[in-house]
Amino acid sequence: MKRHLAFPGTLISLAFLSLLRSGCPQQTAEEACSVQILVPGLKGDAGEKGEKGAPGRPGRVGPTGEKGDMGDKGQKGSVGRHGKIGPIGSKGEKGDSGDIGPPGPNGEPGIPCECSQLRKAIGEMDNQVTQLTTELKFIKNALPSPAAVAGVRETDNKIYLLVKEEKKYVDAQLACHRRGGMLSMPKDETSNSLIASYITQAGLTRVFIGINDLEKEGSFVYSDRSPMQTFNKWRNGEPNDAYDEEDCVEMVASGGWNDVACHITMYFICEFDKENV
Ligand code: MMA
Ligand code: CA
Repeated sequence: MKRHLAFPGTLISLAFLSLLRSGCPQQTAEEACSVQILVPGLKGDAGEKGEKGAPGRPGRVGPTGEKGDMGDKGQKGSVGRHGKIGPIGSKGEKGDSGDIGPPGPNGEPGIPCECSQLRKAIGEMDNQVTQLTTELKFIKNALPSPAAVAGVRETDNKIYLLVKEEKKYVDAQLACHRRGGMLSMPKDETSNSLIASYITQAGLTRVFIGINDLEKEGSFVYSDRSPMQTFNKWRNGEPNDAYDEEDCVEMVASGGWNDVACHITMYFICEFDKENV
């Protein structure tokens, strides 16, 4: 439809052309088949003024106008709603220390045996044993004086100490006493053999031991004043109190005993009770 309105003249011309081609069946040959030239007619008179048309479409949006002057200040609005909670603030500075609080209640009783504590204690003791062994080895072997000690010998309850200082009997006894012991008192085979081997291993032939009859001739006692019992190691013919002056006793390397003069000097062996060390 739009096309017909847009080109009305073209449609009319085509209608005439189709009439010509059909052979003009309802008209005479002279009229119908003669060549006709169509020309526009004369312009008619001006028509009457039409009625007022419908309002046109709204025009396009105009450009943005200039900013106007600021209006008067409006009235104060009502109080708004509460705003949202703001972000957490930064940490404040450390405050002063408070007063000391009251003591707390007693704790629960401890566990009697904690394996880890025992292991720790054992570990520490092991270290102490190692250290003490090293120190003792040093003391036994490396110190020539003032102890003049060539190691020690032990039984279950005694320690024997060979002192390589030549002393007469009473001074030897005093030296042992100052160390917390006594001149050695072999009261059985075991202790006698141990002292004997100690003498031999030290390369010695004799030492003072703690036996004497200073108080009463022929009545031998140990240095702790305990009387001689059935056990003894007198060599053959001893004690003989040679020259009527032998009131003290030596042990020779074999372990035998012999009474000798108390004023002669020789090395000696002290003994110590382990419970007193
Ligand atoms: C002899 C013997 C002992 C005595 C000493 C003293 C070598 O042994 O008579 O009984 O005690 O001499 O030197
Ligand atoms: Ca003798």
